[in-house]
Amino acid sequence: MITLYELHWSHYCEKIRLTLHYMGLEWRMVGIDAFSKRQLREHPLPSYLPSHTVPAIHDARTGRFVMDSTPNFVSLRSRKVRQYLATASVR
Ligand SMILES: N[C@@H](CCC(=O)N[C@@H](CS)C(=O)NCC(=O)O)C(=O)O
Repeated sequence: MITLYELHWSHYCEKIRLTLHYMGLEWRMVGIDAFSKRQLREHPLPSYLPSHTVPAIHDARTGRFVMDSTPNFVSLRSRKVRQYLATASVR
C-alpha cells in the first residue's frame, strides 16, 4: 500500500494525488500537522534535503520513502511501468 503524506491545500500534493488516481494505484492519505510534521518524522530525512516537506510517499511494498513531487512522480511512473511489464503477455 502507498501512503501519501500531504497538506490538502498544497498544489504539489495535488500533482501527486492526480498521478495516483490516473495510475489507478491503491493508496491512502495521511494529512500532516504543518507545524510539528510529527507524522513525517517517523521516516528518516534524506541527507540531501534540509527539512521534511510534502508530498512524501511511503511504499510499504518496497519500503521506499520519497519526498518532493517530481521524484515522487518519476518513482510512481517507473512503478507503473514495472507493473505493466510484469503482467504483459509475451507473444
Ligand atoms: N519542490 C517541492 C516543494 C514541496 C513544498 O514546498 N512543500 C510544502 C507544502 S506546499 C511544504 O511541505 N512546506 C513545509 C516546509 O517547508 O516546512 C516539491 O515539488 O514537492
